[in-house]
Amino acid sequence: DAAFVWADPFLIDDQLSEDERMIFDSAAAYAEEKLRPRIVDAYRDESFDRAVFNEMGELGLLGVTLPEEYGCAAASYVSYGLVARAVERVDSGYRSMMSVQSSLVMYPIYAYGSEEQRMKYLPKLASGEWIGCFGLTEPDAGSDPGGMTTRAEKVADGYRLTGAKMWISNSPVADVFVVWAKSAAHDDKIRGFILEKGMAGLSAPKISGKLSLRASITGEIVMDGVIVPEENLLPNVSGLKGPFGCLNRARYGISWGTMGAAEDCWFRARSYTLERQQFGRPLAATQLIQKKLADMQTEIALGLQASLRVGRLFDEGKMAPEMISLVKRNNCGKALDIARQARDMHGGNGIMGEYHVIRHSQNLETVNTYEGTHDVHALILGRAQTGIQAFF
Ligand code: TGC
Ligand code: FAD
Repeated sequence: DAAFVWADPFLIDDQLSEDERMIFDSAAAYAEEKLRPRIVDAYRDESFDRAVFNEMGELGLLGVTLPEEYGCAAASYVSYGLVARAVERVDSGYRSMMSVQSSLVMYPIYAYGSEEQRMKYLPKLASGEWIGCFGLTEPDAGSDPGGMTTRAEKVADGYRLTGAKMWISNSPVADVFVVWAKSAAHDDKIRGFILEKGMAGLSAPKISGKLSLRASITGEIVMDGVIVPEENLLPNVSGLKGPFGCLNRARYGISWGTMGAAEDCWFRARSYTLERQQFGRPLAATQLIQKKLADMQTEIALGLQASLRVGRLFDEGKMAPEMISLVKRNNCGKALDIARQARDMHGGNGIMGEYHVIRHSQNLETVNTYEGTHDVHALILGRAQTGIQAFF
């Protein structure tokens, strides 16, 4: 029989191509060497570090699946997931920066944009010279984005956008804003617009005081009659399927990323309980602790294998969005449970920043909520198997 590899029970590593393994190793080395040393202070101080975008760009980690002609790596969706896993081992906020830029800003410009838009925006977003954000959610339209009230009215050379977006990752520091609005000139259908920093009437105030995802900056997007030229309309998509097409990719990446955060918590809980002695022996010598470690190992092995399967189907053109709801929902929920358990297993030390686990646990509260909450994905899966939509 083969030997059991406790840290990789189903030999995920063996199932990767050489290119995929190289991308994962390079992302993991960057994350551990460059991001890990900054995160404890960054999280405590709620400080956003612009250099992270330049560094990720330099390593080719932004828009990793897009074609080389736009400065990207033309890598597989499995590779994209592996980058998310490596980065989120350090912090969900750093992974957020990467996923918004890659899946929610670069992807729509690539998939729905004109060639001029691709050439203008993608290389600078790929290098990290420009930062992007994605505005779908509004103060009164979160799980139900179809209820948005942001509007685009036709004017002489373009559109006038009026409305407000809420909870937007990267918005206070963004150069490029992909915003979704109901367009009067297109039968009130939802259309995508590319806004740029400095346009008259556009502002993006920061939302301060989050107790989760503190290394990622979040803000509003306020549009007070912003005039957007015709050439900044995304020409090739109309309706909610536009933003959802982007969300499919980001949600898929999150399913890998959360397993990275869970792995960090698991490895730390294992090391800590092997070292920490109580009642004259290591905590890891107790049945309760071993059961918790076994549960973590099991959920992570299953979660990673599931995301890898969805990634392969993605690369084969056989992805159905419900598959993504399944792994986004499961892996976020399981990672959150694992992080809470790991925090508990660290006792009092578990509440301190330098042990990393409470930060993962706080972050995963956000990750469980954004990109479709845990329960919203249950309703998507419920609808798919009963044929009955239960949202309202
Ligand atoms: P519904 O009637 O289901 O669909 C409307 C139209 O959209 C199409 N569609 C999809 N297309 C592609 N992929 C998908 N996953 C799709 N889901 C739906 C659908 O075919 C239809 O097309 P058409 O042509 O017939 O019009 O729409 P609904 O209004 O009933 O939607 C319900 C629900 C709950 C499924 C949906 O609204 C939902 O998913 N809500 C969650 C909202 C959400 O995920 N927001 C995310 C905001 S962005 C974010 O959080 C970024 S955080 C990033 C970070 O920092 O990392
Ligand atoms: P609500 O929709 O009000 O949900 C509240 C609760 O009600 C949840 O538990 C939900 O599951 C439940 N619920 C909702 N509908 C139903 C139903 N029909 N049946 C049963 N229960 C229901 N958005 C962007 O567009 N771009 C971003 O970059 C972005 N980044 C974010 C960053 C952070 C830090 C956070 C916190 C959010 C971000 N979001 C972003 C917004 C995020 O996608 C929304 O918060 C999320 O979709 C949930 O919407 P909501 O907060 O309005 O909650």
